[in-house]
Amino acid sequence: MIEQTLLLIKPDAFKRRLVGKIITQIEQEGFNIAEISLKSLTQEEAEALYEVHRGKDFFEPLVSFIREAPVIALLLERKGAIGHLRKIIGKTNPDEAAPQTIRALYGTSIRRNVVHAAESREAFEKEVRIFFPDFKP
Ligand code: FUP
Repeated sequence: MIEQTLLLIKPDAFKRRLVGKIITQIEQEGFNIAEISLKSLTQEEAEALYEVHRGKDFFEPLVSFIREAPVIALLLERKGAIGHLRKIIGKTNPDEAAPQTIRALYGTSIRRNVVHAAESREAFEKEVRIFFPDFKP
């Protein structure tokens, strides 16, 4: 079944001009780009994106990092999109990510790990509204 998911290209990738390489890999994996947006997050939007991590020691540096430069959000479509995108981005820590995953290729630390992908349908529906306010499932 064709499913939708959300990919964020984070400020470290944006500043290092890795956007093209990441989008090329996404296209090669068979995703269609349904929407794309470049957005500088407000403090409130950044906190909402990472709400589940509020109170953890890495929350404030994480919110600060995601506001260092714009984020590029892609609304993507593919069969089994949510699971497949999580697989090809790799584990949170680039040192633990499988070879050739996006985080293994380009990530430099657990925080500066170049991309985010929605981890579930529920997370997708919450996150997509931050970047595409008119989105209708
Ligand atoms: P993921 O779903 O793989 O992005 O991972 P999490 O939801 O667990 O974490 C979200 C983000 O929090 C990560 F991308 C980076 C940041 N993080 C840290 O900075 N330190 C940690 O120890 C764990 C996560």
